[in-house]
Amino acid sequence: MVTSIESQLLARTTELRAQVESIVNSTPVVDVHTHLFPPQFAELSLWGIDELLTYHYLIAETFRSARIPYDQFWQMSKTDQADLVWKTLFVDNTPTSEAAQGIISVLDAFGLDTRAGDLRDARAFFNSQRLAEHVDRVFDIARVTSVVMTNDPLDEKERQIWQSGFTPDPHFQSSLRLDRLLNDWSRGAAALSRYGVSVHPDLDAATISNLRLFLEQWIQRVNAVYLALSLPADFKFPSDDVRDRLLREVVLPVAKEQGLPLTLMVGVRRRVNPQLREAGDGMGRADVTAIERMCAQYPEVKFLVTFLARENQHELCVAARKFSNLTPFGCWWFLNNPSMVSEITRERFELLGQSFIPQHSDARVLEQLIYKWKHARRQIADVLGDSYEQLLRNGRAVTREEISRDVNRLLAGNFNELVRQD
Ligand code: FIX
Ligand code: ZN
Repeated sequence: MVTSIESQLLARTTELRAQVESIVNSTPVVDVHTHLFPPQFAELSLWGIDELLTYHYLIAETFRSARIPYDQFWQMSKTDQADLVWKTLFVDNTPTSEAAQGIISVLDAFGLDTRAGDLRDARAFFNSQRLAEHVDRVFDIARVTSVVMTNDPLDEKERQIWQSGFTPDPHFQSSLRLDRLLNDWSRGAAALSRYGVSVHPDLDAATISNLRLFLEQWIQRVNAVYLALSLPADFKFPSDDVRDRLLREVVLPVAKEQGLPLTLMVGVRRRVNPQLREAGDGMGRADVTAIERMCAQYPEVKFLVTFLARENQHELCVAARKFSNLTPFGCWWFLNNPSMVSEITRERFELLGQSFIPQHSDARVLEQLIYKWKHARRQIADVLGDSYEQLLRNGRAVTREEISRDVNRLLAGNFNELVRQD
């Protein structure tokens, strides 16, 4: 006699794969790192075809095919820049890069012509959208419950908006990004003085306590769910520099006291080609043992960590097996390509089960949520399906409920637990 559990077991691979795909595609996601802002943030809230096409990924690719001097490009209007990107990457060439395929996925999601000779119709469509409804529609299409913003307490425009007060949008959670404070202390200290925070460049005791107070106030003001920092490829811990002291005497103690995770994004080399502006950042292999030591020395602090170099991914998985306060997340930036997402996600399943966060979008423009999650879900479903199929061949079938449990944990549960949200 067939028991009820046996009847639910997905023992046929075609049905198993179909279930995995539908569950991965329908499960709501919490997007743990983006550069998106709600409409209340006005010019910081980017959306529409011109912003999509002047995304720094596409600008970097356009300069490889369009023979245009840097300064001439930067003197062009955003509309003219977008027209040049479209002509260069989508008309004169086939849009095969991941970032270009993303544009095609977005246009397709709105039923717009993906082979148009120009952007007239696309502009007319986006210009006809009412932003608040459009935001809801994009979150629906992408099945994103909420995104975590990148909020910089030293950014003048952002400060004014936070200090002027506004009704928070439940789609947008906040984080506190500390790059300006930790990666460029002398300029960070100057900015703090301008904002009336008394600090001394030599980090005396009064400065340390004022900095802690500054962080605590901004954590409350923006209701931050984590503190965040990007770190260069040559980051060392411990080291005898001011960043090390700011980490040990300000950031890590505040993270511990406030019970907030510290998100570390390691391996960027800023402005290797300054003429490309935001598109000019590069990457480098980094020292995973620096993060291991931080996890060992601060066991009460939870670390959400991503590395930019492919070569650091395996080490990160192994480090996470040693330190349960370390959660690997995302296939960041130059790793956010199907082949890399597949490779990295596969080894994470093999070494960490479901105890990691497979992806974040890093979206800078609202509609990017649509393609970044459509493409990520495709890779996650593919790799997860392989894992269940292997489990079946090894002698254990799964049920639909188990797949839903695992996928929910990967796309929302792990993060919600880290930041203590149900
Ligand atoms: O440091 C970061 O948060 C990076 O994601 C950005 O600086 C980068 O420009 C980006 O958009 C990557 O996708
Ligand atoms: Zn980012």
